[in-house]
Amino acid sequence: MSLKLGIVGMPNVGKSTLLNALTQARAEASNYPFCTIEKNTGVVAIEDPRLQALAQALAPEEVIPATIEFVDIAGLVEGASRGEGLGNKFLGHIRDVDAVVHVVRCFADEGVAHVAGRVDPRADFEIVETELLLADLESLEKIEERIRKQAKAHPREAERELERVGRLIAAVKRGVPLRALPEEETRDPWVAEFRLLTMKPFLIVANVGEGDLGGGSGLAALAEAAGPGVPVLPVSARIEEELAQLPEEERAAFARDFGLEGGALQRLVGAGRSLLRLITFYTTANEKLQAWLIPQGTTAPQAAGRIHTDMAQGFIRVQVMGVDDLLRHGSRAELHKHGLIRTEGRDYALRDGDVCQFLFH
Ligand SMILES: Nc1nc2c(ncn2[C@@H]2O[C@H](COP(=O)(O)OP(=O)(O)OP(=O)(O)O)[C@@H](O)[C@H]2O)c(=O)[nH]1
Ligand SMILES: [Mg+2]
Repeated sequence: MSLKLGIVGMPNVGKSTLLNALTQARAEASNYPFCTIEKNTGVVAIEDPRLQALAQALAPEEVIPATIEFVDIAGLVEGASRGEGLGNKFLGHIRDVDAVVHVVRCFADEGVAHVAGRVDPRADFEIVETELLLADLESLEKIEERIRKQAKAHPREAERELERVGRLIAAVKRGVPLRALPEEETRDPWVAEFRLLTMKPFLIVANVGEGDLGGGSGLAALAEAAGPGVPVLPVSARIEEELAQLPEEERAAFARDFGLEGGALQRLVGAGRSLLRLITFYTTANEKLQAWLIPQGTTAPQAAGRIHTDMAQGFIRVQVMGVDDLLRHGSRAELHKHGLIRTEGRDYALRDGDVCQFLFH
């Protein structure tokens, strides 16, 4: 299962360009608004030096990196929730993503049309944020109505649910994205099932001009509008696009010329990892070395379930090696000799870098 990121933003701000640059998805990216109508998706392998080192040490037949899937949808304009532009019907495509990436235009290029006729990152951010809030309001009002209809059968329960949904509705109406509410309001499986857009972990890609990678105009205002805890990543989709077209051996040198250490993809993955509090674990069964991304705190049976649902149900125990130990000693047999293989049970929460062998019925 990939980590899934949904890309939103105004039309013609570089969403598809970024998707293409990051994933070689070959989505159409052209200089006119609403170029994208159907959704585009692209999957990329996450670069992982530890996985590469493990592959060298263990020489498995197959190496499978963790992946990240990007979903790029149609641009949103003011009034999208009332059907302006292409409306917001495409937002449904990002209901099931793990996090939302909002691409905001910061580059000034007279040659590229802006739907509002001006470049104003803060105003753009607020327009799209409002559309996401309105989409959530619509969902919440439908949920409220459904609860009211069922209230006769379960009046007590309904009252409690209406009160909780009412609090979410009030926040959205005040313009507060649900991710900004205290965790106890939103960290609840019942609420999670609503798949509300402003509740998802969220980060901003500021699509800056080629000369503005260090910061540039509008970034501070953008960060302020986005509020605390929302990462703002300056990226030049244009440069990333050019980088992606270069042969691999020239790419690093070219990136260095622009002062870009680690490409946009690595930075985006890094930001996504810490935003979602993800860790990586590895499996080595059947000559297949594989990396997996999971949220911090995932227990051993839950992690096994990511590999196969049967493995969660039939979980017995897991043998765990630390990736650094394994790299230092070179083989499982050596680790065994040094007593560095642990056996853990159902309650064990996996740690970053665990190399796991699950035992199950
Ligand atoms: N100068 C400059 N132009 C860019 C940059 N990123 C994208 N563009 C141009 O902006 C235009 C729109 O890019 P797209 O990637 O199609 O934009 P989009 O957000 O997917 O647009 P819609 O699908 O219409 O919502 C294209 O002509 C791109 O070449 C950038 O960083 N700098
Ligand atoms: Mg597009």
